Amino acid sequence: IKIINRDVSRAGLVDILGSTQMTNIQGEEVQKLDEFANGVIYRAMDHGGHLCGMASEENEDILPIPSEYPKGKYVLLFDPLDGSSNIDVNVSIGTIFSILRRVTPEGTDGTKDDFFQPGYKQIAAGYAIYGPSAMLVYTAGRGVYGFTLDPSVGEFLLSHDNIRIPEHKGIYSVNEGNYNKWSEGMRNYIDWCKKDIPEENKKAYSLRYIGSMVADVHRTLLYGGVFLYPADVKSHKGKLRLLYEANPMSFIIEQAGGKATDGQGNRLLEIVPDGLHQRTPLVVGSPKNVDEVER
Ligand code: AHM
Ligand code: MG
Repeated sequence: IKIINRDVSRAGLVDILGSTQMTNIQGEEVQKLDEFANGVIYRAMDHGGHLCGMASEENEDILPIPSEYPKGKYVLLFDPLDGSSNIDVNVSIGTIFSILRRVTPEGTDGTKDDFFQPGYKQIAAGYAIYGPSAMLVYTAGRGVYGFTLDPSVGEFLLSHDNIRIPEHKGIYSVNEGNYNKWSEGMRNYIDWCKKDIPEENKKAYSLRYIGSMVADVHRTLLYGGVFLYPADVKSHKGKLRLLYEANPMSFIIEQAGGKATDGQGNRLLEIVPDGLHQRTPLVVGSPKNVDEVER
């Protein structure tokens, strides 16, 4: 994360925005920032002996541990640089990760069975956000902790102890350009968000949408409200990927006292995966906001 942050923070100065024609000293073409981040994570994690396989948004298949290294007890799933559309315009982006304990025998290569576990089986999950400061937020199933990178000493320091999400807040976060493609229920909910209803003491909600899930969920975690990426007529399962986007974020939100569903009454962490890159509709945030969406 420190290495990715270093390069993200210089992105406008060194030529790593978009695709380039340049080659590095090994004679390889200089990678785009998301591919670069993908390689950084793989190389940092392939030899430590903890993992028996990895899966990344950038690779179609499971990434095996090189044969010369020991195979460990866990699998790592990650989105190396989420929010790609924001990279070139200096808006916050992030890295998301999820860790599962293997279910197959130790000492061998991890298989699909190790990766295709429901989210409640995660033993740790987190994200890094590359914003005005770089932060690491994670859970290992006993609360959520946030660390801020102090560049002067090069260390992540505990800055957000035991994060709790507010019970409720008048903020919704969604790509409303998809409004006409949503179900009637989803459109009704968004219409309701915008209403003043004096007899219920409800004021119109604020809309906040960055378009980087890490940044939108991070704000939701700290300020409260709800972040949604619903299904629509074109994408019946929404846009976000279950295993390395929705599951880790849902684990964090639940651990902070929030809720995460598929928008149709189902707890997101109970979805049983059947594809490495499968998508899911997602509603995460303050418990009372998520209840409002479900209602
Ligand atoms: P990416 O993995 O290609 O970057 O896509 C995921 C991103 C999320 O960070 C964000 O929540 C979503 O896509 C935004 O999508 P849209 O542009 O449809 O609003
Ligand atoms: Mg992504």
